[in-house]
Amino acid sequence: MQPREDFLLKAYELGIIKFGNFILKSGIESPFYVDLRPLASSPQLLKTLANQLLDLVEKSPFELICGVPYAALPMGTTMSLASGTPLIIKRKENKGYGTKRMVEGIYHDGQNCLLVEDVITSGQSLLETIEEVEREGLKVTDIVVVLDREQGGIQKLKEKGYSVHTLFTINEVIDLLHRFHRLDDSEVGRIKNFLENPPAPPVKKRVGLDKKQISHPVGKKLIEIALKKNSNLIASADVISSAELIKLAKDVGEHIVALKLHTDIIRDFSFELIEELKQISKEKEFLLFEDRKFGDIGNTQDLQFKEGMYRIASWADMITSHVIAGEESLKVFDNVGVVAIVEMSTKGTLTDDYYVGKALNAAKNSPNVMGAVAQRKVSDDLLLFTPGVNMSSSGDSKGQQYNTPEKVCSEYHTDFIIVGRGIYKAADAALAAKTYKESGWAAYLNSFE
Ligand code: S5P
Repeated sequence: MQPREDFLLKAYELGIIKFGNFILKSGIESPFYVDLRPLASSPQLLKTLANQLLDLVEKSPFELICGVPYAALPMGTTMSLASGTPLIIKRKENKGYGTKRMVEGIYHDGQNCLLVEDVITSGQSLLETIEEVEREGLKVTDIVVVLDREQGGIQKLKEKGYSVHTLFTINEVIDLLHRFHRLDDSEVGRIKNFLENPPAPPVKKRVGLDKKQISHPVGKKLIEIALKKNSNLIASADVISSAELIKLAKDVGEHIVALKLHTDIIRDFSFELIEELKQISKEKEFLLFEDRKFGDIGNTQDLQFKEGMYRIASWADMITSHVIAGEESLKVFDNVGVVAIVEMSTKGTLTDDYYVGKALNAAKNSPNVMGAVAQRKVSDDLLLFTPGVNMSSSGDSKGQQYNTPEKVCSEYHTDFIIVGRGIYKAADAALAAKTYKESGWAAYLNSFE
């Protein structure tokens, strides 16, 4: 038996490949599942693997080794120990914004770094890793991969000029396990059929407002207004005087589902203003949405929400809050629909993938939260609100970035678009609101196709 075959059979015993029915991350149902992480539980096998991978790249010109997190980290480390080549570590959680370095360790510009990957499928995540490593000034020419799932990844990387060295292809693994009686003929047939005709990933259908699983009463009310008015438009009234605000509310009221306010920018704020807004909101049927973006400990937020000169709790139907202080801090917002800020629209925002994931979890676990502000799809049990919408501009000089109603509805499955300057700065705000309402609703309806 060849050393490669011996390694594979032992790795199989460890459970690195399983057969049956598995739902992959993409939603595809696969007859096998590969996970090379258990290899780290056998130091001997890990050493054997590292040596075999090093043999594959014997002639490659690398000066550093980097394992793609997380499964290939122990492989990269073992290769570094076995070859005496320094290791560097690529971070997974930091998406390149902020000040943290993406790659940790000692290296200098222009050094050649060998990337180690456990499994390659489409090649997309490797391409992203290469980009991040190259952005740090390092050079990537060679990549070594334990298993190629033969779904076009290798081809994609080769087209971009990278040399890819693979220890096994999935077909080879199947053949070997067949030959050594770990798989029977019918299983092999089923797997080969899957590999030859890989199914397309199921397309996640957009869930309409009428079918969304929203239990919060304010969320339900908002949906009811949207369906009645055929509108998914929230106007952001970022004006600084009561007179302007009242005029805007009257002008745009019939087209919107909610009027979003920043009461702390209004020079002459008063409760008469609030009373008048409440009156208009009742007549024109929209909700009052205070974009306070709370972001403190629960006790302070409680005071900011109920006390002070704005007494937000006494009149707002909806508020925004960051979730930076954690789930418990959101408990103070009773009797109001909370929209959690999980991702911001601005250039260089610190709300990276890692933050968004944790913020969404916190939002979903909080019964007061009915939705999220984000620039991406969120789960169907939250309403999605997307600001940064403008049909005639791509951004401003202070970091704001704009998308069209079509883009946010079709790509993010946005439920409600939030438009500020596109409406209140328009020569005719009423007409602009009508236009945004019509394009927003058309984009919403089109996003089901
Ligand atoms: O990420 C965000 C979150 C919010 S709530 N980006 C935003 O722009 N907003 C708010 O949406 C912002 O505070 C402003 O009130 C509105 C966008 O205004 P516009 O004039 O840029 O359309």
